[in-house]
Amino acid sequence: MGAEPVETRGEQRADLIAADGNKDGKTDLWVSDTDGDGKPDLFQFDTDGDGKVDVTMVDRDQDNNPEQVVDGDGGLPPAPPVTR
Ligand SMILES: [Ca+2]
Ligand SMILES: [Ca+2]
Ligand SMILES: [Ca+2]
Repeated sequence: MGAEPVETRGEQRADLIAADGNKDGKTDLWVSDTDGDGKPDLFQFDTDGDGKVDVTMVDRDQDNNPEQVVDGDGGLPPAPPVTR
């Protein structure tokens, strides 16, 4: 099972933003850079709060317009949140 991994600009995922958009204490929004240029090109959202990504968007040319939107994590699960 599982969808084909979505194609991103690069392989070196770095989360620029990991935010709790709905303030329920769990991270539900990730903005990531996959090619190391410091600009976001991967956006992921957990819309139901179970900690798993429900929508993945890839902005392959980094014009802030995602070229591809897929259900689920697109084969790119975010790193688990750091517990403090
Ligand atoms: Ca980038
Ligand atoms: Ca979810
Ligand atoms: Ca784009």
